[in-house]
Amino acid sequence: MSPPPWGKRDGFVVHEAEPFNGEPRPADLAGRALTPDDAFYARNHGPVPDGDPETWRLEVAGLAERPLALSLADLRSGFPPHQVVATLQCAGNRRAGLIALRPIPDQAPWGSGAISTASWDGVRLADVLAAAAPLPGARHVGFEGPDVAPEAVPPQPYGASIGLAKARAPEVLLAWGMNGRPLPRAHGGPLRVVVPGYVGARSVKWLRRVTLLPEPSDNYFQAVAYRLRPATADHEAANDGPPLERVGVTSDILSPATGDTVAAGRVEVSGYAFAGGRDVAAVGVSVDDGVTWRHADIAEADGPWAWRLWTATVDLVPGRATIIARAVDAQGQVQPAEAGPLWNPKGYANTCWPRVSVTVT
Ligand SMILES: Nc1nc2c(c(=O)[nH]1)N[C@H]1C(S)=C(S)[C@@H](COP(=O)(O)O)O[C@H]1N2
Ligand SMILES: [Mo]
Repeated sequence: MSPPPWGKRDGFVVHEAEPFNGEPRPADLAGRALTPDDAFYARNHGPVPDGDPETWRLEVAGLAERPLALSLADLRSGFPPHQVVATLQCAGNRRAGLIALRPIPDQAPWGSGAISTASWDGVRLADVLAAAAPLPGARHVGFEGPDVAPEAVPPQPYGASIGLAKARAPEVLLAWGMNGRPLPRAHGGPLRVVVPGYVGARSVKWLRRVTLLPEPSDNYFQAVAYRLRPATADHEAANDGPPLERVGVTSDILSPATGDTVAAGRVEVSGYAFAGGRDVAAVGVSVDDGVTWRHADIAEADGPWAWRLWTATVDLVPGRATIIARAVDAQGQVQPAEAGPLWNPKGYANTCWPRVSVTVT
């Protein structure tokens, strides 16, 4: 078997080679605050574009008093640098758990690995917007890349938008660096937007254009895809259901994994919890189907926009065991127990309790 493309490590699960879509195995995420570049999940709707960073320009236009065209050098010299540790999570993370209940056509069966964390280097979008001087009618900020996604109707470059208030928040970066190195091409190099706490779809890669808008972007990936439609909706029905924005509280078990064999006695369980900028208040682990829970130890935060790694020790007796986890955020939101009520036609936002089944000897 040939190694996975784009420098990803052996064992990286490739859902699709072109456009490139793949996720790390849970073991490659476990126990690491920052996800190594060669394990970071990749989600692409079109081809990874070629582009010379030397001639690359970012256009800032729309409802702006002073439209801008900026080179990478202009961005670096014109604005103060900032670093943010942020977890990106695809809205389709854990879709496989929804597909298991009812088929979801044309959508990849992502497992638990469509989530990764990096430290991002760049400048604040807020500072660049201030330089462009938004006009009073500006309410949203649109982003566009150059990659044309064949699945979009009609075919068009990938795009998204966020509200102006979030765009001005200090955590939103125009990032050229990831984990201390130049942003890899597969992850949007030379420049992407990073919108911490929102679904990954809003963190547009290979960013070419920022547009101040009176309304949300009409790009297919904002207006049609990445909406949370009700289960009763038709898979193709347009524009019903809210656009996905802030992520809900979630957690997952990264070790052990379903299918593993473990020795009876004290077993260490580890995973992550993430609440998209709200604090993770607690993580519980249960081995009796949620009747009793044990508190997990939660690691120090790498800032408010990063996931929290946790560990717990459970006692297992020989036989089969199912380990469950459940996170609660600082606003008291709890992960829902079952996937059933979460099912939706595109298979987004599966945040139900993770369950891992192991054999205990
Ligand atoms: N230009 C562009 N930006 C994009 C995408 C894309 O297909 N094209 N995919 C989006 C989606 S759905 C996600 S989840 C994240 C994934 O970022 P990553 O590939 O660096 O993990 O990028 C977002 N930005
Ligand atoms: Mo995504």
